Amino acid sequence: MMMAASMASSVGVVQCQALQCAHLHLQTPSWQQERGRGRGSHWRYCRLEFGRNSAESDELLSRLAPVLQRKRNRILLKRISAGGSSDGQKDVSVANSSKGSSGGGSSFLTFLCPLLKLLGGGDPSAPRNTFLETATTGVASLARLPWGSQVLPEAAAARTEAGQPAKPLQLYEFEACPFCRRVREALTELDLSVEIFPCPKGSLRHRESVRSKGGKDQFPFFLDTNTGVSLYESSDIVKYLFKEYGAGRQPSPGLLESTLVTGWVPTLVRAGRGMALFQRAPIQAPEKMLELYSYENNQFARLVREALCELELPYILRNAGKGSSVRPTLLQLAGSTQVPYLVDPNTGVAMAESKDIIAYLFKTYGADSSQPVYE
Ligand SMILES: N[C@@H](CCC(=O)N[C@@H](CS)C(=O)NCC(=O)O)C(=O)O
Repeated sequence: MMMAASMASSVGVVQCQALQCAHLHLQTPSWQQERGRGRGSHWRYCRLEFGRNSAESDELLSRLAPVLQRKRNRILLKRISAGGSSDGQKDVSVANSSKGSSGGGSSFLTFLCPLLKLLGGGDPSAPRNTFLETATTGVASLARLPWGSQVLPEAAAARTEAGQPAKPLQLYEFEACPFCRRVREALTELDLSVEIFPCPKGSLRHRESVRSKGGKDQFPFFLDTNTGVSLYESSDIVKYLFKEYGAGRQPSPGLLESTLVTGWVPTLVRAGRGMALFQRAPIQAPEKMLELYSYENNQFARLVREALCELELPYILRNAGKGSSVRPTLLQLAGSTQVPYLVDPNTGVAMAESKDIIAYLFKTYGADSSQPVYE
């Protein structure tokens, strides 16, 4: 009996800003709060055992959601298995009415955040000035010219011979983060595909995963599911990638120090695009990961990655830099080796042209957050 009850119990993880949970007046003895996890974060995480069966859970959810929504919070409620580990297959409900997009973090970027927003972060789904978009992303690419375009011949040969790693590489990052950029540049040079889990500021789903897997909010966070290695620190990640997948090559000169040189230029000229969660980003991830053919320093692919990040859409980043072993596949698929090229297995859409892809992404996944979403 005891066993059955315990198996059926659920734990919710509720994230809300400025400790507003304290005002929820939830009459439940098992309410706990975990304060201040994450570096300098203003967010609070509350764990709540919310029911021994789904009817009880639903009842509590229906009380909880409107209160948090009135307070403009985002809610992520997850069913957690009896042992306490998260069972990702069973998300029970997520609701969102967040207006804010800055989830915290004590980095330089946090201080830049308001400035960048002022300069033009704005609503990413609103019509854009094509000239400005092209010019700013062009300057960003020029600033990073030596890195993230060309595949190392040894790496391309290794991928051609042995293919991509058997199991996925996973990267938790956000587009505007210069440290994450350095890792993506290395991935392009090494001709590696990777699963990207965007963690823009304000992200719940993926930031929660990073905390549970790595213990803190810091980006990039990398996982190699082939070896079980997980790493923070971009320079460690780059060194690891070259050691494991570099076919004898060392990180290209300057790449390890490049963040200090021009690493912030794309972040600044793009005015923080790809940094903050879009307020109407989907609550739940689409069933299947999207796929993006891209390479790091391609100016138009950058625009699409920014949108995927702002929408918190997980995707397989198929790096197809110059000399890449992926290009023949892309050519077959798209009729050209031009990037960006997006494949969405959820809708069957496959398309080129950054402008069209961005419009598609916001139209398809930029849901109206005024309606609470329940499963
Ligand atoms: N030394 C680290 C620095 C990483 C870092 O400062 N990342 C920032 C983003 S650029 C971060 O994690 N900020 C916390 C946040 O965004 O919440 C590295 O090279 O990976």
